[in-house]
Amino acid sequence: MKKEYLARSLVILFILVAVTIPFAGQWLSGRNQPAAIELHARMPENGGWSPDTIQAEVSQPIHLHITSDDVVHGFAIGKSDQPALEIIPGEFIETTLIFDKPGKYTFYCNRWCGPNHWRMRGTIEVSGTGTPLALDPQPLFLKLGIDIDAPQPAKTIPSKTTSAERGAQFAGLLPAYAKNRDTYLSTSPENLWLRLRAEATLSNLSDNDLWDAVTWIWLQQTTMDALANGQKLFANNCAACHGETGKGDGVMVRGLPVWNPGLHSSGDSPHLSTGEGFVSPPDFTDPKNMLGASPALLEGKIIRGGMGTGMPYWGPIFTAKQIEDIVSYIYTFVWGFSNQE
Ligand code: HEC
Ligand SMILES: [Cu+2]
Repeated sequence: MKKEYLARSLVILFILVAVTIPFAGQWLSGRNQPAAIELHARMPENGGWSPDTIQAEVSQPIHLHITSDDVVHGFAIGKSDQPALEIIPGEFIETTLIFDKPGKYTFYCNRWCGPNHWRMRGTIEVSGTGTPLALDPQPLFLKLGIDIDAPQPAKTIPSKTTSAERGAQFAGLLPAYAKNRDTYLSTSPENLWLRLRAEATLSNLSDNDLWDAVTWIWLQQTTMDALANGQKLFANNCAACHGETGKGDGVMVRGLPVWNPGLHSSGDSPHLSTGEGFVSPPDFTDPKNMLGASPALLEGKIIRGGMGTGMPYWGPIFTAKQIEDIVSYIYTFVWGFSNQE
């Protein structure tokens, strides 16, 4: 008898808690909870996100009811650790978001829904007081004045596959600048090789010895964890165009003409001059394509994208660290770092 009473009051207590908690915020803040926002996901051809701009206020939860009107999509927020949600056609998924800093946030689809998939992006404008969302630091390519539209094919390339392991034995001979982070960021592998080739102290080393040393230097600037992270990001966001193995033959670009930088003059829209429009990406496994590019240049291309080509801009999506990891990983296509050490 007594037991039963206890059990019943426990149930009531649970119900009370469950019912009152959603209202507690209203009582406390003395204002109405914002109504739920219905967000519809559609392929960009069908209109993309609707609405594509959402207003929010600092510290005020926004409730999203998200559904898809066509195929399976994803809902993710750029530069955040918030796990992505899967958006299934005909089903609603609910989520509550709270932003602690005013500023513009990008939300995007993270499922390959079609060739224009990456255009499925929207903005959450958060107003209110508080320290604003930090603006991105000026990208290095701008600070260094690198023209990321200019072709950068390498003229000097290794005659065989290089090895960071073999390169490690020359570590002690290398001048200090060669192991410096700033040198790495601002210099292409080809340029560093040319500088080392000109060093009298290294004249005993063969050309391939020096390429092994440069490979070792590039590997020193990253970690196996960072490369694994870069690989994962590449597989999810880039491989559909660039191909799993970086050859530029992803499912989304098969059959398109290959982009040939030599055919274009530099300028802000090199591709439109020939009326090509969409082209397939360059082959990352070809040393001529990769060894002439510095990390700052690759970072710039990833942040800004290729205007007038199919290369998306990733600046609002990835953190600086994520882009750094992707850049480190992209070089592995030409040097096969991942097979070594
Ligand atoms: C929708 C297809 C598509 C997707 C997705 C895509 N790219 Fe590209 N990418 C291209 C095309 C096309 C080019 C060549 C155009 C250009 O360089 O201006 C290119 C060029 C590049 C270049 C310049 C290469 C060079 O040598 O100049 C880099 C670096 C790059 N992509 C990295 C990435 C990364 C990293 C991702 C994923 C986060 C990505 N791309 C996703 C299509 C794509
Ligand atoms: Cu999509």
